[in-house]
Amino acid sequence: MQDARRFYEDYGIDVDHVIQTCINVPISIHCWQADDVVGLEAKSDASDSGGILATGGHPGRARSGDEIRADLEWVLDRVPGSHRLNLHAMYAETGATSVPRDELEPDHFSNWIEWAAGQRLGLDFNPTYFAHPYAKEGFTLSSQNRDIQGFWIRHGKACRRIAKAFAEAQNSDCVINHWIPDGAKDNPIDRWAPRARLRSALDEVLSVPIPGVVDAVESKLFGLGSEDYVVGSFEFYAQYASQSNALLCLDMGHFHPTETIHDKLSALLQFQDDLLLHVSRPMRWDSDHVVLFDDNLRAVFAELNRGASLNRVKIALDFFDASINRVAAYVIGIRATRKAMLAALLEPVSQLKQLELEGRFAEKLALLEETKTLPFGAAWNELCDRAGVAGAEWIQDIQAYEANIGGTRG
Ligand code: RNT
Ligand code: ZN
Repeated sequence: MQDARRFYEDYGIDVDHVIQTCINVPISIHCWQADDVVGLEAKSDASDSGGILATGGHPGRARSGDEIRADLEWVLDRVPGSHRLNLHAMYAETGATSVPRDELEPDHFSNWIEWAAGQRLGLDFNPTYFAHPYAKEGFTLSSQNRDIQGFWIRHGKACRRIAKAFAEAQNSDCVINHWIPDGAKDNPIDRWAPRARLRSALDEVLSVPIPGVVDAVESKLFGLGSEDYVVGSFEFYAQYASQSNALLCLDMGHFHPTETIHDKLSALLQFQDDLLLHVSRPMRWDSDHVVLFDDNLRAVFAELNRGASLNRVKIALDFFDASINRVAAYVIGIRATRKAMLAALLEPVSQLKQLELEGRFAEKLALLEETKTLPFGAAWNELCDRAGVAGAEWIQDIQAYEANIGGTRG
């Protein structure tokens, strides 16, 4: 590590300082990778899904709140840095009685609140506007059916009250992200009315500002069953966010298959104070593959760091894969996100900017290229060390985990 430090010093980078900065940035871990986005409600029908579908048949899916929490503890032991937990409304624990989503209350999350406090995790939240009979027709908040739309408006409001309880219990903000699956498979003649209805429904859900509750709205281009039209498109929510208190949520997998989001950040953050990020990895038509330390992810964090805006973005994860060991999938994605953050923070930004300013473009490119082979692995290992987490050795724990749950979860 001493050598690594010196390499970076030559470029004006203080590795120890960078590591500390990186460790302190919270990453909000989604609860839904543990159980393939199934949730804890008494399930009616998988076809109520609203386009969210985890594929793969790897054994060991968590089937209860306790199993999800146990899995998350395994994960938390192997990921460095500070974290939050991102819950969905369908992870309410209502005991023997089933509670309609528009009647959910903070009490139904008391297990989560207690556990999160013990783990020192702040909680974030999401209303679940899918996987429900009232999502079956493909429209929720934008439904023309007043009963259905009313139900989802009440659900949104109930969830904001729950987010308020989270914020109070943890003494810090709770981010609540509103994503709806609404859209059409093919050629709607009226693209207008659903958007008008979504706008007024959101106004109703979000009308009262709640201290400690940070609302976000998430756009999408297309989904399973909504290939042609998604009501809550990027343009819709970018405008909505600019005219309301809600943050815009950018999911890396919610754009055209070859479209990336890093170039949007410096544009949107001219007008928005902050953004919510759903860190994900699109793969052809799927938006939620396990996150890897790849060029796209690196470009996002590089942009944020180059604009000194890491602290203006709330970082949440959104991926799910049922085809591999689920807890390992978590660890891979969370570590990849932290790595991308570290790599960005280790970039000699001021030198690069200076060269660009002076028109010394070849030198700028050369410097960028040289920094790619700096001893990043040593800095990463040091970060893991400092956070009290194993380096690559964690891979050896996967087999033991499989053996441990194999007998019970099938
Ligand atoms: C769906 C959105 C949304 C969900 C989660 C489960 O396309 O990305 O964020 O993945 O709410
Ligand atoms: Zn998302």
